[in-house]
Order: sequence, then C-alpha cells, then structure tokens
Amino acid sequence: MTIDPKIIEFFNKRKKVFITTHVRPDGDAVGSSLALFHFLRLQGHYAMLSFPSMFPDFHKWFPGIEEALIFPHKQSRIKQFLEGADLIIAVDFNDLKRNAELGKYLNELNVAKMLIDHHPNPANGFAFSVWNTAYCAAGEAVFDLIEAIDKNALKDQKIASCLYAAIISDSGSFRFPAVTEKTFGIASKLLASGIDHSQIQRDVYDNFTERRLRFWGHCVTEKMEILEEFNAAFIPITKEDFLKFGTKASDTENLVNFPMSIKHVNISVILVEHADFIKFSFRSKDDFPVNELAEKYFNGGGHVNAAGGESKSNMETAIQELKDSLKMWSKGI
Ligand SMILES: [Mn+2]
Repeated sequence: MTIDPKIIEFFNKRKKVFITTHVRPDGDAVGSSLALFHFLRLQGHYAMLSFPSMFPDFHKWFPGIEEALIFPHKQSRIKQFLEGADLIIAVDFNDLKRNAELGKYLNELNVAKMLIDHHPNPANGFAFSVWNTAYCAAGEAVFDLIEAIDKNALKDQKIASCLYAAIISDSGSFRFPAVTEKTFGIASKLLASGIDHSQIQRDVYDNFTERRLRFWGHCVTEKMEILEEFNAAFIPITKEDFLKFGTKASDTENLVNFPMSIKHVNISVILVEHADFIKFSFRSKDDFPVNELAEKYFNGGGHVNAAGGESKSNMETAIQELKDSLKMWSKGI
C-alpha cells in the first residue's frame, strides 16, 4: 500500500509520539506496536509505548517488551508524557473509546491521532492512517510504513523480529486465507535482514508451560462439543476450569484454532467466563463470515475468519445463545 506523503513529511521532524495497542495484546498487537516503537526511537523521535492491560508471560521474549508501560500501573507517567505529545498511534485496533480506560482517556485528548490497522470499520477522527483490511496482520501495515520512511531500518534485528512475529501470529504461520503474495514478499525481506525465523516460530508457538498444555488437553477432551449440523465446534471455559489448572484467560490464546484441525469443522468458538461477561472468540474456514455472526448476535466484530464478541449472560445461557445464533444464521434470520 502506498503511504500518504503527509505521513512521511510529518515524521521528517523530531516528534513526541505515543503508541498503544488493544487490550489483552496478542502476538500481532505486541509485535507490530513494538516494531513501530523501536523504529521511531531509531529515527530519533521521542516515543512511548503503552499497553492498556498486562501482556501474558509467553510474550516476554519479544525484544524490548520490558520498555512498554502498562497503563493501570504507570498512569501518571503516561499522562505526563501525553502532555505536549504530537501524535497518538493506535496499532492493531481501530476505536480508541472501546479500548479500556487508556483508550477512553486518549480519545478525549486533543492530540492528533493515527491509525495503523487491518480491522474493518474504523472509528472516525484519525488524522493519518495506514489501514487496509487486506493486510493479514497489523505487522504488514507497520512494515509498509517503515519501508516508506527508511527501509534501512528493516535491517534492525529487533524491528525485523517483532514484525515477523506479528505476521506469523495473526496468519497462523502463513496459513490463513488473509495471507497474500505480498505477505511472503514481506517475510522474504525480513529474512534477508538475518533474523532467526525458526527461533521466532518457537518463541511464538512453542512457549507453553506444562500446565497450559494440560489445560488445553482438558478443554479438548472434557469441554469441547461438536455441533454436527453446523460443522461447528465450541469449547466453554469456566472459572473452575482455570482454577483447576492454575491458568488464566490469556492461556486460551490460539486455543480457538485447535478444533479447526478436525477435517469437517468449519467454525470454531471458545467461550471464556470473565468476571461479569462471557467472551466469545470465533474462527472459520473459507468464506463463513464470523465477524457478521459476532456483530449480529454478540455485540462484536472482527475479520471474516477471526472475530470476537461477548454476552452478559451466564455460561449456560451463553451456550444456548451460540446454538440459537447458528440456527438463526443458517436460516438467514
Ligand atoms: Mn491483528
């Protein structure tokens, strides 16, 4: 994608830039925001990176992640930095006001805002944007931006590793439909910078604790149900399940992809019990639009093959709502 020349011109002078990403940051969120943070610093800008909530331990390997400030822990430092900031950049999400306390705070600030993202239907109010739903990961958007401003920076190992990790995280290691010829072109350029791609794959995917893997086993053997008539699988996970294995909601990251390895399963859903709501994650094969299902019935949205939503009901009712939604969807209601 061609980058708006106004963006390139903006970064010609030293700027004070605040970068953030979505709540419960996943591999793409962490990798793409961190790559941008390293890049802006390398270019001599005054940059701060903040996550609206803590990241899971298995992201600790990301180079430089310890420099990210967690909003609830470092509120005053963050608010101080934002005084006189030139730009706020939202990476891998597209609506500040729907992004926890930090997002709401940023939304109210009279500071120019920039969007770097690949989710459909972004909110209004961004002065600049590097946005396209054709990007398989926000990491591709950050790659385009960096390449347009100073492609030599892509040789930086930290930047290249973070971008590679972002892309493999959101693409299931280049296997989801959103992957394009361009994705492989980007991967090829990142490899040319000398990164250890196999080590990054291990850092992203082979990072389980024993308890996390046993918890996944429990989810599959004890909790997963198959809805044959919809070629769907779902896994409801309650507080008791987490308690039994000493795991957290973040240990379910990627679990939703697991039932998709069953040949005839085309839709996979996990339902995770939080304090006062049930969080839904949806995945699908081919052109089944889980984002539309999530939007219509579960106050959510996302991509065609990967989306999220929620229900304020208890688990039992939420499961029924899921079954009903699939039934209604199949009847076109
Ligand atoms: Mn993403």
